[in-house]
Amino acid sequence: MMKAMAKYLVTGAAGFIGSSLVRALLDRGEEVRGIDNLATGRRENLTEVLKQMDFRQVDILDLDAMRQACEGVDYVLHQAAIPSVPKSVLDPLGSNRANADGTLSVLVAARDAKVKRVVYAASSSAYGDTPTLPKHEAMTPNPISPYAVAKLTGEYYMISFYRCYGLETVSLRYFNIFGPRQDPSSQYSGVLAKFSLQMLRGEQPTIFGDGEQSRDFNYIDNAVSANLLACSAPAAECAGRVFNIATARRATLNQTFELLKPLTGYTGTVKYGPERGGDIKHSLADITLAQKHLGYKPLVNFEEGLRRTVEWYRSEARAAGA
Ligand code: UD2
Repeated sequence: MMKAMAKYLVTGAAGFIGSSLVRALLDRGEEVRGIDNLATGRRENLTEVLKQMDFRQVDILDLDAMRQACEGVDYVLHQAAIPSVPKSVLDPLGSNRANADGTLSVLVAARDAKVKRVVYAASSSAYGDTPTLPKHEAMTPNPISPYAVAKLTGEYYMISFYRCYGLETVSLRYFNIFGPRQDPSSQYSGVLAKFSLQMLRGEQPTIFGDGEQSRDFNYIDNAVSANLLACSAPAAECAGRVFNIATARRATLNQTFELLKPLTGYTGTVKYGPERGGDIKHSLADITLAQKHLGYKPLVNFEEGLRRTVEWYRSEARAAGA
């Protein structure tokens, strides 16, 4: 039987999660358009797939360009963001523009173009430092950083557009996604990207705080599968709703550093620095809702994810040195 063709628009297509989604969609034979303003994304993340897709350098805040990007599109996978807690503490206006205003702009364009469904990269930071673990979706949000507030604002707009305009929207609250192509080069980079590269180079990593903070680190393939499921699930199961996307396990940074040692061959110690402003101490998800309504399950566990991630940074370093 012929599979019905669908057209997908990935925002933030040149970023870590967006470029992984683009590849997964192309592998499935889907038609893919991608946009990115290349603020944090890199064209190189798409090098070998650029010819198979329609890539446009567009800012999600440019409503005219967004409307054009949404033309003929069935599903929007909205990943474009400035994804950093410390960056938002330094520049709350910039974070709000990209993460909150940007999401509203995507929704307006998607609504007007009569897109079937919008799937949004929401953030576990919405839960803040509430003492209850694991975090489940019915808990009252308690955001700490400007980043968390902006991402949560985006979620509320998603729900509002379902309720007011009937646009099918699904918010996926990602818990610390990591894996190949996560940018390791900035001081704001995700901790696993930074540590993998630093330790492979024999450089000493720094833990902010005592290292006993914990995260529900989730490998990229699991986030990609969650997006595909969020597109195919019946509207009655998911439209206008929010789902945790995680592994339902957590590791402390101290444990993670120990796991990375044999994988990277790093034999030195870790340095401890001051705690980071806006940081959350513990994070762990209840993933029951996503399992029940989306059929989501983590496909790759933390240890295997770490192994694949370090392998990728190692081969990149080798390619760069060759
Ligand atoms: C938050 C969200 C996550 C995602 C992400 C945006 C939570 C629990 N998670 O991740 O879902 O939205 O923002 O990309 O809010 N650290 C070090 N050394 C370093 C770098 C980081 O110790 O060199 C620490 C950092 O202080 C924090 C932990 O590592 O305690 C994780 O930091 P991160 O920036 O990788 O991610 P996080 O938790 O802010």
